[in-house]
Amino acid sequence: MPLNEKYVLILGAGKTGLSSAIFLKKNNFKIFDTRKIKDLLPEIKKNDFILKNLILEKEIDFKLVDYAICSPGFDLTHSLVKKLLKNKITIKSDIEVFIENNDSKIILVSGTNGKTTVSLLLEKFISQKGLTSKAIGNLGNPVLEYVNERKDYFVIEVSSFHLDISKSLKSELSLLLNISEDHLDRHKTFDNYVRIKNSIFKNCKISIGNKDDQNIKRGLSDYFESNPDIDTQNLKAVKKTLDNLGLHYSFKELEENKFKPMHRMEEFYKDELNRIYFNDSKATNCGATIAAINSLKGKTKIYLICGGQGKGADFSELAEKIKKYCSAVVIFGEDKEKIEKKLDNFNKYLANSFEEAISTCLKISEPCSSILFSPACASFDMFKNFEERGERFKKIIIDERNFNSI
Ligand code: UMA
Repeated sequence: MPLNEKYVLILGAGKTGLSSAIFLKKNNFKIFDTRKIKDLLPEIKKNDFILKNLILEKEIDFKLVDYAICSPGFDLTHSLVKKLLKNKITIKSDIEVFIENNDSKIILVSGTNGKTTVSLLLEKFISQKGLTSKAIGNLGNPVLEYVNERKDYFVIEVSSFHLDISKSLKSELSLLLNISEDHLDRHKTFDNYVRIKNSIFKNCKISIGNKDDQNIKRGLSDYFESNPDIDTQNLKAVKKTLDNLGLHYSFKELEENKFKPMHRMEEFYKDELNRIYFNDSKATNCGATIAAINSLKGKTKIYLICGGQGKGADFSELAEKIKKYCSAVVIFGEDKEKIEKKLDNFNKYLANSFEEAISTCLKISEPCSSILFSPACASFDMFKNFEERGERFKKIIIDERNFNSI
């Protein structure tokens, strides 16, 4: 690329950065990442196309930057963001770029919990009416990988990180499921997190929210009702969305065809003591673990395994639920003491490793109980992601050799 040609600056060399680079391949682009090359994803550190376009902060000539695409995990307090803003350079999320470059109808789905389940259910039920639909975004597949496809509806799962970067996302319909504390290490205050989540409604034709969640804006086009059972609540949100699109299903039809994504309250094993094992590794915040406890409370004794990276959460409400409905809790990971501190004299065990947490739980739990692995925390202190954490949990439980050796 000639020295004085304009380029798009991509912030972050993760999955989003890679998909942005592929989208821009005929244009000029440069990629910045704060990490050392050895710490990037394996598919990226071997990718010459990315490596030859990496740029250092000091090499950036702001006069040449056309606009920037910012990955959701990129730290918005980084000096480079300040310099881009000072130079009046537009910073966009990958989802904004997708919407500008794709004329399919867009449904945006957000919420602290349930957004992956609801996005996948919407994809399924829209497709069942003979329309084309695909769920993309935060659930694991960066939107720009699909920018050249056309669907009747793209269902885009958006996180608070995406919303924080985006100025205004245009959609046919925006759906906000619920808001409870999460990601306060990044968003600092709950009020700020609430404001960011509600920004999903800035530029949509139809707006739908949870009627009983006081953190969700009033005056939307429609509301669904909350329910003590999170699966039923998610289905109500799905039904309301489909109704608003003119795609009619009875609630019974939706119930009969529902499914759960992997690592969400997956009941995967029953042992010789009739203990039932639940893998809820997708529970990366307190709200998700509270929903998991609620779904089992009163039915069996619950032995909870939780812990990991707390992301600045206040564990008080979770601790109250644990004290009320669980028989014991085993806590592991980076922020285990923060959870433990809130549990007073409750039946609690601290573990020094993931394996120790599981073996402790197996020792203390009674026959016919439920072993609930629902971490309430992010996995990044010990695992690549929540999927790896859930697979590891299941493997330790199922694998006879590991099972006997712990
Ligand atoms: N990072 C740096 N320096 C950089 C850029 C990133 O240290 O310069 C770190 C980030 O702090 C983060 C990691 O690298 O820990 C990955 O960040 P990224 O923005 O490059 O992530 P991607 O690989 O592009 O994946 C992102 C989403 N990740 C995040 O928001 C952190 C994925 O959501 C999403 O599936 C993917 O885009 C496709 O859209 C993951 C997630 O944890 C599953 N999301 C959070 C959640 O669901 O709670 C919001």
